[in-house]
Amino acid sequence: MNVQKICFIGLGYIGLPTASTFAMHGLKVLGVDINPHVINTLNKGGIHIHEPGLRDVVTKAIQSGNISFATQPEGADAFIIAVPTPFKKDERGEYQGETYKLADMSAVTSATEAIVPHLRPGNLVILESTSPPLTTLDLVKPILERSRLKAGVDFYLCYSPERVLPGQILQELIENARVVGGVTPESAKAGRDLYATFVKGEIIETDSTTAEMVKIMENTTRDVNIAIANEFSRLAEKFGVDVWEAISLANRHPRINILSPGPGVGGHCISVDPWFFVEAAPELTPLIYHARKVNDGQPHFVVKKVKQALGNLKNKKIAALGLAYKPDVDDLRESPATEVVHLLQQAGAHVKAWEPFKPDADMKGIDIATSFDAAIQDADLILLLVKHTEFKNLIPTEVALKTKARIVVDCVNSWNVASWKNAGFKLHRLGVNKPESKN
Ligand code: SAJ
Repeated sequence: MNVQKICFIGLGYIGLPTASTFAMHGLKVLGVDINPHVINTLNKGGIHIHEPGLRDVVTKAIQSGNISFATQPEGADAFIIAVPTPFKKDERGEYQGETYKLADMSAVTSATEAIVPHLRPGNLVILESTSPPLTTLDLVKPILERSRLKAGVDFYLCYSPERVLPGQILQELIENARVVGGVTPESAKAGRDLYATFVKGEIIETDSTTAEMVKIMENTTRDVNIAIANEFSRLAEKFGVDVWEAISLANRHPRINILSPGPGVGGHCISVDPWFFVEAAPELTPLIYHARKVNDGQPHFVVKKVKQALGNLKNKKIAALGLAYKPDVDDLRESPATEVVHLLQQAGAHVKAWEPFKPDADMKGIDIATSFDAAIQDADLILLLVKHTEFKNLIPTEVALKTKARIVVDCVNSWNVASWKNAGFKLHRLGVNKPESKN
């Protein structure tokens, strides 16, 4: 099919880069978001998301005259949905006494409903949002068929997951392989032709349910692999082993690639998506369930570590470095670092947090310092929670002049043991059960 105009619904971390990339490749794009603030910002030439290179791509897309923005969809040749699928905040499922999180599909439902009045024979509809298995067939298709058009007969319908890594979205969007799952082979072919506009990686056609499962399998595999690394960090502390050394030695095996332990797993993808499998089949997913529990429990392990370093936490002053969910991004969603801060406060500590990527973050219940220096000045302990390059490059002798703290806890193996020791600090590292200091 020949697509000239796309209506792109959802202008978040995935939607805005993808919609702009289509526009840069010559297609007419209407970018839709229900949030008027997002549309106003874009119409004024701003962007509401921090992602390397994104401002440039959006600006070029606007200058090309191919993209415009609105809060409501309108008729187009193709509709692409990239809205969030978080979990429900206040509701839980239960299986044999254990509770699990539930997918909130309300944004997908309303985005699909908004397309119905505009759907015409020959259109293509693609869902990109990470969704539980069978969403395309059981949720999206019946809503679209309220138009009296039949999916796979009168219009094409696909599921095609985004797989881009925050921090490298623009490059991965073009270079990564893309899976396109159709409700019919013709639908998959139509989806493939559309993505071929800019995707340089391989485009693989399959059915919609396989494509949905592929996406969740990818993120679940990563979650389980991080969980085992986190469990190794606990075991290493028990046996007096340095987990970082042990992992690097194990990874010399040609078929082993252990990931890194840390304060837990955050973000809107890996800490959420595995629950979609658990919700769909709790009786089949004990491993996935427990991996989630291990990763969600890791902030408690960090707090225990800090407590050991300080003796007790009551009224202790702690400088927390990093609140983002991972290195060198400004995204604080589902961040284990913020969870650690909350837990430390609950235990009676006074925490000042510093997040260089969001110095003006307004987080309920978290005291955000005005600068790095202000965060560490009066601290009893400095806690490194995120491996931002900026923190990695700190010079311990200079830090020593700015703080009265002489104890540091590194949860991400970022800091060089010898330099911190030589600058007079007692360094504790996650996954290593003895502090390292000069004396
Ligand atoms: N993390 C660790 N140890 C590691 C690696 C990561 O603790 O060894 C933590 C990070 O600090 C972070 C979390 O895991 O808190 C997730 O970070 P990430 O970099 O692994 O992944 P995301 O969430 O930024 O992006 C993932 C990617 N999926 C996979 O790598 C399988 C990306 O390709 C997906 O497109 C994205 O999820 C998504 O949108 O689903």
